Amino acid sequence: MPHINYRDKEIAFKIVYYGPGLSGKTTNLKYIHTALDKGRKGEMIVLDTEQERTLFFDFFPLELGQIEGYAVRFNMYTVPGQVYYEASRRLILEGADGVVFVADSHEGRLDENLESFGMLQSSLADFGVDWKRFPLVLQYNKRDLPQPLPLGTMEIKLGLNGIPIFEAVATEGRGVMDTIRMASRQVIEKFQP
Ligand SMILES: Nc1nc2c(ncn2[C@@H]2O[C@H](COP(=O)(O)OP(=O)(O)OP(=O)(O)O)[C@@H](O)[C@H]2O)c(=O)[nH]1
Ligand SMILES: [Mg+2]
Repeated sequence: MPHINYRDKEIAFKIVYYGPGLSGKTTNLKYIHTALDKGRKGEMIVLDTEQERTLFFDFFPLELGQIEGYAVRFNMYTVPGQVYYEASRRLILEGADGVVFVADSHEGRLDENLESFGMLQSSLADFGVDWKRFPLVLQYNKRDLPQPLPLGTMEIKLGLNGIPIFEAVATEGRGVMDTIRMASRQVIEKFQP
């Protein structure tokens, strides 16, 4: 559920970028942050270094118009993808209104993608969320790699019929804005059918 602040007339949704380590979640967020107009975004906090990668989360708020007089804000997070940060991932995922799953299209990374998706499903189930009715977008990132994972692989293996999917090259910004537009639209539609 979004956080509604009646006094300040603001609705805040939370969108979380989830996926295995090095799939390009932080690269997506950095691109979105760079592409937005100054007036619409807050500071981006990136808690990683070149050596240590994402230790906890990356975050920034994004202003997006109004719903019935309330300012709409998206708080954008990414989780650390490395397997041993499961506790941080759960903390960050809790209360999410929508998730973008960033899959790594590298041909050798299918198992990591599937394992990460499994963790996402089990965490959502623990939070009492039915992931089949939950705003979820699948992004196949790194489409610039040779012989990328065929589209459809994840959906077939995971039974994700009808999930919106996007191809992306996050390092070039390709597909990045289409992905977030779809995720934010789904989140708002669920809130205001
Ligand atoms: N070839 C290619 N490389 C990419 C693409 N997107 C991201 N990368 C590279 O993949 C590496 C990991 O990107 P990050 O955005 O840090 O990945 P992450 O998912 O945030 O990783 P964790 O925080 O460790 O979970 C970096 O070297 C990026 O430059 C892409 O579309 N194509
Ligand atoms: Mg990261």
